[in-house]
Amino acid sequence: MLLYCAYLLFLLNITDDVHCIGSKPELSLEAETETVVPLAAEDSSCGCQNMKRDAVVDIKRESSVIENPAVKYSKTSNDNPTDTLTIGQVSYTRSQMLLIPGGEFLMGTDDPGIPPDGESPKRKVHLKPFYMDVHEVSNHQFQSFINATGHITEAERFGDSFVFEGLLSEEVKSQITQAVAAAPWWVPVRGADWRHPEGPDSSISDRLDHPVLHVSWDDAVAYCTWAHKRLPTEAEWEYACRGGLQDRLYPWGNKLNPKGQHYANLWQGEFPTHNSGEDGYTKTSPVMSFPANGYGLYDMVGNAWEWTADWWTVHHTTEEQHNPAGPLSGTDRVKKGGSYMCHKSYCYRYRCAARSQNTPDSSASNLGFRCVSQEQP
Ligand SMILES: *[C@@H]1O[C@H](CO)[C@@H](O)[C@H](O)[C@H]1NC(C)=O
Ligand SMILES: [Ca+2]
Ligand SMILES: [Ca+2]
Repeated sequence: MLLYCAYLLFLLNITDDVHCIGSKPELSLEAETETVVPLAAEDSSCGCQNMKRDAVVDIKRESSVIENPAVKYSKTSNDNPTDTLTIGQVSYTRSQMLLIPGGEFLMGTDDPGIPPDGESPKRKVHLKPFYMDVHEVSNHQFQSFINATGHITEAERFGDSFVFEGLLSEEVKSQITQAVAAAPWWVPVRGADWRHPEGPDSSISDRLDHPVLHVSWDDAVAYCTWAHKRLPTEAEWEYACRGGLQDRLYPWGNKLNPKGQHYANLWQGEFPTHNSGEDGYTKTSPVMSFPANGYGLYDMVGNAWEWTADWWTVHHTTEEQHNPAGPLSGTDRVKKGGSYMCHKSYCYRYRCAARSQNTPDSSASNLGFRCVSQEQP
């Protein structure tokens, strides 16, 4: 356990004041505008913040201790971490990462869509260059990690995870006794985990190229560590999301559906009762199903929410910062990008500046991650 904590501290200790200002890709943009109507927090909640395990489930804390991490995450368990995944015409290995050039950018916004989330103020941030996974970590990739390490996820240890009610079978629904009062569409489902995204009667066999779900922050850190990577800081994630554009809502510009096209897997219809699936998917989509942003990254917004390394706070300095890594302590971790469940009416969080949080042991059917690395993969 001590070793594991030391490892985490090592991972989190990634700031320093050395900075490089690199070149930014110059992208030209047609003037696209869309009115931003700020929503009150209660109207815009995915209910995600309410998914605190302690609030709804009786858990055995001691079972979440990871046994003998030194063995599980030692280099020897990672001798051959490559595997090949074919999606459409593209075949690539687990370690495909893209160089995100260092530079400066304006983080946050002075025109927050959801003010209580701490999206403002807009502030200048300098970042060193880093490499980022081109897509969300897929089920296939996570399976390689599990096969190599025997890692047991927190959802498996706790015995349950949060699933969006609209995805459940009648059989599973009939066994549900609890729900999250403020967000009744979230239900803790026994036997839901990354292999069984909608409970025991579901499987990932037809979704190996979809983002892995039901991973806690600790599970995500364990995966990235195994792959010799780490979680992105919130600043790195947001910089990467913006894809070299300035002052835009989305990774591709300001218009949600340029020329009537969908650029991300979100929710169309009425939340939470009717998902029209106009973008082609009512649940997760295979990674890389929508256009890449200016840095070549896929699904930065939508599909699955993505954990970042930072502790959550809504108070930010306006001072210029170099490689910020968030507060030194906290109770929740920051997640970014929104998911296939996000609709403007409830979760206008599929913007680069948007943010939300969960306790590090939370897991859910719309929350995943991707990793970054300072070195060339
Ligand atoms: C993991 O192990 C299972 C069972 O042996 C196997 O079916 C699966 O293909 C393996 N997955 C990867 C990605 O290696
Ligand atoms: Ca969708
Ligand atoms: Ca995403």
